[in-house]
Amino acid sequence: MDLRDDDPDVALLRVLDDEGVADPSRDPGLSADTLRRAYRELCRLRLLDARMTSLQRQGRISFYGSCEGQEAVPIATGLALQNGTQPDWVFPALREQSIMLVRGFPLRAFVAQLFGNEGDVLKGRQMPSHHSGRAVHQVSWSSCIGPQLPQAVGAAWAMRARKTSAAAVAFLGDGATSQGDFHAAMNFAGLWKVPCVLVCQNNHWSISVPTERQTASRTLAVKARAYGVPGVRVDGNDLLAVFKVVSEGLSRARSGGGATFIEAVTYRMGPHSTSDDPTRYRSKAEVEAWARKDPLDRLRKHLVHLGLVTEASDDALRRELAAEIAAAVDYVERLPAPGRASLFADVYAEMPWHLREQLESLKKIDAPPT
Ligand SMILES: Cc1ncc(C[n+]2csc(CCOP(=O)(O)OP(=O)(O)O)c2C)c(N)n1
Repeated sequence: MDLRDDDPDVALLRVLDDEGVADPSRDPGLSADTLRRAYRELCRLRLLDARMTSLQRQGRISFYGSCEGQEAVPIATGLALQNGTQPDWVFPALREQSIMLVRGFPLRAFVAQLFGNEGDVLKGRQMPSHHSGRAVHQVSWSSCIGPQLPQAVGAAWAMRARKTSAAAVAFLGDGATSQGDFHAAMNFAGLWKVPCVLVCQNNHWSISVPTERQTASRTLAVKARAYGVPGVRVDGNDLLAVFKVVSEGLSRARSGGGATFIEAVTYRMGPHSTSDDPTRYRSKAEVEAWARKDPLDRLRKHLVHLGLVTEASDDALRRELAAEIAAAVDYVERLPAPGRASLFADVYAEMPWHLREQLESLKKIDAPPT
């Protein structure tokens, strides 16, 4: 298919060029502190993904979904969200758990979710890498492809009905745009002009199926047009560009303008998950070509131009982050499994009599001998 850059349906919004130089007419003008923070979060996520993948390989955790190569999308979105008394809510897919960290979720609790032990706020009940946290306004993901989209649109509708200034942000992969739930969500979002931003990470692969083999659509962004929702394509490896389009989508949502669909064009550098071997279905040359478009390198070059990062400060940052992650793993791995009595929590607002009885007898069995 001929995808020409000067075609408005195809053109990618970029702020940073390959050398990390910002186009002043599009630069969202982030402060030096925010740029440093963005870079720090990108680096932390890259190191975290590598460390968690190696824990899985060693048999210490059972599953992990890395977002290596795609980090700019969740980190930029996390920085663009509204917090405070009317927070935006995030409805993630597999590769956006790091938004919770950007919004202040503790790293230890994040790692504990992967071990499913006592430090896990979900009490070990969810699959690893399916994080959620009420305190950071991020809902759980079911593992099915697509249901988070109508859920996000419904939540956005409720936000509008309650006259809050909050918005819902939903994530999906390219493959999810071929699911029925995507179309149901987009139809509702367009018709009811709900305050929702749908961010599609087009990472070129749905496990082993390349995008051109799962849709005949020229791009994913054009799919939005049929539903009366503006669709925009952005370079997903350009943190400033993603920040700009997500912020604009959120402003639109808050001002009653309705939903926005964003196609963030990026690449999944690693396997689909730790249960996958991508060397079976894609070429080394393709992966190497995308490695040259790395989102961390691009932002680092930008920060070097601005004098905000030096080689020495970069080395120090990476050492500090690696130590932070190592300390979290060390602490979390020693925690015990959730207590058996935790099985009874969070199920009924008022526990029925037969479960109360079972809980009492379990407590007697589990009580230490006197
Ligand atoms: C309804 C449904 N069908 C199939 C699957 C199996 N499955 C898991 S991930 C995946 C591909 C998802 O690809 P994409 O939406 O592009 O997201 P990515 O994983 O690339 O981020 C599939 C088909 C599933 N989980 N749910």
